[in-house]
Amino acid sequence: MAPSITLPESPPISPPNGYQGAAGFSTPLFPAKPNVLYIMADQLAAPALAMHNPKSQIKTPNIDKLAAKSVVFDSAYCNSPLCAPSRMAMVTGQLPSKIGSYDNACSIGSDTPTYAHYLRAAGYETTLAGKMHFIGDQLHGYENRLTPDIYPADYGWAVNWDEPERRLEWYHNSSSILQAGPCVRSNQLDYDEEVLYKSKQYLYDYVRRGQDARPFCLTVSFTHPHDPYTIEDKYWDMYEGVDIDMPQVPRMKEEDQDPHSRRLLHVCELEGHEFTDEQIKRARRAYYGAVSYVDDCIGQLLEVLKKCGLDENTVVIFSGDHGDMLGERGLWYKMSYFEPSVRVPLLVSHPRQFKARRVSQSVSTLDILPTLVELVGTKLVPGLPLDGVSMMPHLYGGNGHDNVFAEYMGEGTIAPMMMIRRGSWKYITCPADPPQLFNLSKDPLELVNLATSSDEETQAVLQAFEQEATQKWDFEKITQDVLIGQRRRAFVWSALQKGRFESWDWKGDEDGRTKYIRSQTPLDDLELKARFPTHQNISNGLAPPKSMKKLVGPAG
Ligand SMILES: [Ca+2]
Repeated sequence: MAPSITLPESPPISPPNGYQGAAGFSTPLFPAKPNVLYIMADQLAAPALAMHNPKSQIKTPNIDKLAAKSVVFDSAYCNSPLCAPSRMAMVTGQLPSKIGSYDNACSIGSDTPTYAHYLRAAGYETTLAGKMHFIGDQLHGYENRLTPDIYPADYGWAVNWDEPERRLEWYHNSSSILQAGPCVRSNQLDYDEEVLYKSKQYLYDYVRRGQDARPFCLTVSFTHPHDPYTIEDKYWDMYEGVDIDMPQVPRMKEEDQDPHSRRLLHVCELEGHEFTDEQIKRARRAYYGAVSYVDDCIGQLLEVLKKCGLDENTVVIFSGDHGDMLGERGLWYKMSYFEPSVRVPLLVSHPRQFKARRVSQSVSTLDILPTLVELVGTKLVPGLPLDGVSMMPHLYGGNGHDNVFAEYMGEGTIAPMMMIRRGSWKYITCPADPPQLFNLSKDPLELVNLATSSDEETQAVLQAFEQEATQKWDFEKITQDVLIGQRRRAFVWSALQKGRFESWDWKGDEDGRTKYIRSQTPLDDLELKARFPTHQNISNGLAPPKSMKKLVGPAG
């Protein structure tokens, strides 16, 4: 019997991408698998963004240009309108209650597979630059982490449903609106400048590694345009002379708000504040500037991809963790299921694989994991729980799913608050509050709660959703799980603060001894390896591609 042999993989059939032959090294030939650049913004309200709303005043030339050649999802949602639960659902493809990610201080199991595990197992180098709000384990499948997180990695921000009336000191408050305006520098600018620099440097380093490089999956996660509403003059000044639009739905009287919105006014310390039009416009202007800043960062990243010859074989995904109410109905920040808070931007760009198109079906960010798994040609591990559904049919223009589930168990609510979004409908249910039902096709601003409608057909829709929610969620069990989780973390956190404090925040592992000019590396070798593309005079004699001629000097 002939011995079984494994044939080597066929060489790639696509033409080489990159600067082949210009010198003794080059970018890799088209790897069989595309690279992935996943860019995230924090608190970026999809309905405010020009790529989803042609009437938007926000200047985003780079995102618009990218969107024009992308598959754009016009009805994409986060699965929890709060930072950490949304991100944990996104990285794991599972709903927050399934992985115990209830608020901004929950650790998820290090044995819970993330898209980083899946892509790493499939041969990718998985790298994170920026924010992910992991508690405890700071990697969860990422091989490299280029920056620390901007938020604490500990249990300090746990919610306490045992004392729902108590405002905790780290909650949002109205200062962000009252102090809105330009700045020279902020904590967030310190952070995102590092994220941008390290991400660009990663791509420059990657392209100089040559043919040994595995395909990359680089997640670049900015903290802007998250509040506080302040941004450097350059971006503030972009809106000089623009009459910043006011919220579409003016501030509602407290008694006209639904119970959850009333609680949010208290939690965010907004009750009793009558912001002037000027204050509201300044906050929105700074936010618009911060979005333009993110747009600028995205433009720089895409420029580096292009200059390095990596653009054609890199799938670019752009999304966010939740939105911002921006004064709509008198609400600010997130934690709400109204559209500005719960909808996120989403696009996927890979023009050689997917034609530019718009998708109107509702999807959510937990669909990203199964989509990525399929995109890179690997397989889900059978027998493991997963709530996400692949968006590949949408990307190819076929009939994809139209279904979103979301869960909210963080500050502001006093019981699990769940949402189902399907077709024209958005249904919200919470054991503590009356249900809400909106028809977004007819009522995009969500002004009429149809749950109280006497119309028979509408009542049938409501009852179907109620039945579905009762079957899907065991509200009593989830409430108990949340309470136990809160109490457990409150106790553990109080103990961990006694005596020697061991931080879980990411320290970084950058070693200056292996960078730049060092005695152990011959200088000529170092300069040769560091220069991209390599100069003609030290090339292997092959002509550089046309696009490189201007870079390699007159002889090139
Ligand atoms: Ca966030």
